[in-house]
Amino acid sequence: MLLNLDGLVGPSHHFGGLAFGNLASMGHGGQRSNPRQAALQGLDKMWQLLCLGFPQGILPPALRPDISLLREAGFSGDDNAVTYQASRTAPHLLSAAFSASSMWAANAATVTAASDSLDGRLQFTPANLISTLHRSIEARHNSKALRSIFSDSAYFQHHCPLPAQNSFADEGAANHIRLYDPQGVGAINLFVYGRDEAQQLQGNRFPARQSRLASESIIRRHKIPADQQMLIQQSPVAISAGAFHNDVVAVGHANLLFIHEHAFANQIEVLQKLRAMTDAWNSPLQIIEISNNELPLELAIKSYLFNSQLLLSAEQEWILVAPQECRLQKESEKIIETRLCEIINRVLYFDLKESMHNGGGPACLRLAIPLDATEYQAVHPGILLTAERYHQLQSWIVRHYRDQLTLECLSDPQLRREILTAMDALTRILSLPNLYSLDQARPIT
Ligand code: SUG
Repeated sequence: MLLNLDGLVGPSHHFGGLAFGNLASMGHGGQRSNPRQAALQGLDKMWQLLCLGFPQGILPPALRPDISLLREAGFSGDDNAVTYQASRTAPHLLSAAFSASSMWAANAATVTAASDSLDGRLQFTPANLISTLHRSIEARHNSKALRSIFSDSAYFQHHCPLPAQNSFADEGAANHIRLYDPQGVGAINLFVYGRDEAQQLQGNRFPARQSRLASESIIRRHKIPADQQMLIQQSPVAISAGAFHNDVVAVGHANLLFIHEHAFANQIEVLQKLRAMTDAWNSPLQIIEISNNELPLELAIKSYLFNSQLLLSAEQEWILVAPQECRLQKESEKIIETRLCEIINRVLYFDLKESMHNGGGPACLRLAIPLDATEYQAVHPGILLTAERYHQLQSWIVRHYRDQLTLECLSDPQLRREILTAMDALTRILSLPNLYSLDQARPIT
């Protein structure tokens, strides 16, 4: 089974323009956000998938602002003074400290199924996210949250994030695809890297975020046998067009891979090798490859078609969870109607506009956790979505979240008070009393 762990959007969601190479983030920087709508949109996706029978978990947001980042940057005094000074002289840094980017759970960690690891336990390596400042401060929270949710060491092994150095730049599961045979035992893990320092490989127009060394290190740590993994170079053309993560141009689940022609370097050879490695599967691997003529990269990156989620129901029905932008763009809609209709039984469109404006589609918002029934029983039950918890979270969001936020609001001490109150209440809804150090974060009034 698959547990989708979706990042709950935090109350400081705003458009910081913080992610160079992510065209949506760069294009919406400075605009007014609606944190309440963002959180409700994400929660609605979780709820609708749960109603269809797919287990759904919640990854709680990181506590923001990260005052320690601002203090390390030399701002001093009480927390009000620190945020005020930062707003005057380093607004970009203040925005980073307030970023709600932990919502994109696909970047929280790389996860390896217990059955794909010689260790025999489910493996987690939280991503160091060092390619961007605002995301580099997520790793500590993600480590703690994942350790609290998957706490039983009989089933779950947690590694530390990779060293916080460029050579180890790691963006988590956004560059990893797990394919498996739904009617057999075969599985293969695709690790996609953008930069290889040994070959001086860099994206051109924009930086490549995932390093080859990081992917190799995770394969070693997670003890994935050679016949269950493939290391693939992301196409520099895709990175230059704005595909800052591989999940912007490719998605795969079970025995289905849906991919743009320009996702990988040497794609023809890569797909040949993949077919050969999976040719003994009972359910043959199906690859739907979309050519650049059918859907130019630029349009794929605008609609986020490949950032859809693929779900396989217990009845073996395929469901595509797509952003509504795919319905609004005729080229993407045509792909869904003409190329996917033979395999996909159902398409669900979601309004995730607030996340999409920062470059995060349906697949970015979730971390896919492959579990067996016993491992599922060992997951902290407080984070599992139920009808009751859905309604509690809905009221919690409406009660605590603002419906508009601009960069100017970030130095308002009242915003920090609101966030602390909200997080305190959230720890009770999720039964995670020790997740945040709320006392240390209390603002001086
Ligand atoms: O890292 N955007 C995120 C989007 C992450 C999407 N995740 C996946 N593709 N899996 C990023 O670029 C924008 C924040 C801002 O500008 O305020 C941001 O961080």
